[in-house]
Amino acid sequence: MRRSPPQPYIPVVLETIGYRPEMAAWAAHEDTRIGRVTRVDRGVAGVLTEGGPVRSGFGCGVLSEMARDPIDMPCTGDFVVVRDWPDHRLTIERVLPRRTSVVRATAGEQSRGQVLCANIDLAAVVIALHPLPTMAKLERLLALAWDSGAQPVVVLTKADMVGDAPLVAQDVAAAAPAVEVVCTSTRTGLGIARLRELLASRNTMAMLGSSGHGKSSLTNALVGAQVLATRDIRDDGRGRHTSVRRELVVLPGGGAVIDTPGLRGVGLIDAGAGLVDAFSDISSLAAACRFTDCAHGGEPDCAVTAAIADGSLPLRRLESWQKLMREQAWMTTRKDARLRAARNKARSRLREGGTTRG
Ligand SMILES: Nc1nc2c(ncn2[C@@H]2O[C@H](COP(=O)(O)OP(=O)(O)OP(=O)(O)O)[C@@H](O)[C@H]2O)c(=O)[nH]1
Ligand SMILES: [Mg+2]
Ligand SMILES: [Zn+2]
Repeated sequence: MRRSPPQPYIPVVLETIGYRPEMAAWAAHEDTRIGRVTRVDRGVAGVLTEGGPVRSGFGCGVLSEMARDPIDMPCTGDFVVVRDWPDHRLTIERVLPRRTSVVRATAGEQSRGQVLCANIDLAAVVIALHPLPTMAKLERLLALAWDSGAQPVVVLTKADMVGDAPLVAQDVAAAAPAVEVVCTSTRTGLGIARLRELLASRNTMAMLGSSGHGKSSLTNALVGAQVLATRDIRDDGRGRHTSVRRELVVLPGGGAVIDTPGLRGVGLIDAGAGLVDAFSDISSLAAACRFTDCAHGGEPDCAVTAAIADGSLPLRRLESWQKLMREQAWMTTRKDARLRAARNKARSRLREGGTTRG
């Protein structure tokens, strides 16, 4: 692993990384100020404030929120209220409401999930062109990205390693409706200018994807300096993660990138909305099915089945959608007894012959 030199200090104007004047009201007390969390490390957060970067602990209010549900713990990208104590200690007193957040399902029954990062404008699904990407992985990451509330963008990396990047990009675009697909290479510089364009003015982009696909390399390319460690080329990296924490990096030209460690499995939590957006081709076809709760599995007058029959929708798309829907339903059921009851009701309704579109 290449050792990363200390990050050069870039004077931060919080406005260039998403601060809005309304936030000032949260830090009305003279001992408080607004900052943005760059990283969290065992109960200590790195926070960028107008006065420079600081390290801050967690205040009592934040600690008790966290005890109730870890989802409320300050995370990378959060805007927070930091308090300066007379003894020079700093504590985070409050996490400002998150505009967007990437939330992954967690194994525990209590939590609403784990927030990977917050207040992002662009959710970059980072996938290497070599070895050839699998559509299943792409669709899963896209659902997570859509569910964040940010605009997803697919970033295909290592274009220098394949001969047919534009062709693969076309296939990928077909599985990513309403999402821009950008081919990149940190070796040749391909696509970096386009990503900078997307990032210009107030934008925060999160890098989401599996280990080794080049998220940290891309972040470095955007910054224009080796600020994050990347995997050594001689290291085949099987099962190893180079980045170990989520880190917000400010770009010299404004904007910020949040680099994340490789996601092993993406458990979807409540990604209902994310799935609808990630599969907007299927969702819009489904609007024409006879039954509003059509599962597109042989129901009469099913527009999705018809599109598969006439070749306008690949069967693979429907299969991925059904698989993710089943998984999503299972996750939700496990987490929420109220939905279990609703599902039972829907089942008995199905026995009565389905719901006809009115
Ligand atoms: N040929 C080529 N190699 C690349 C490119 N981008 C990244 N790599 C290599 O891919 C490997 C993994 O890159 P990283 O940036 O460490 O990947 P990561 O996604 O941050 O991985 P984790 O931190 O483990 O999640 C490194 O050896 C990089 O040098 C590229 O555009 N072209
Ligand atoms: Mg990395
Ligand atoms: Zn249908």
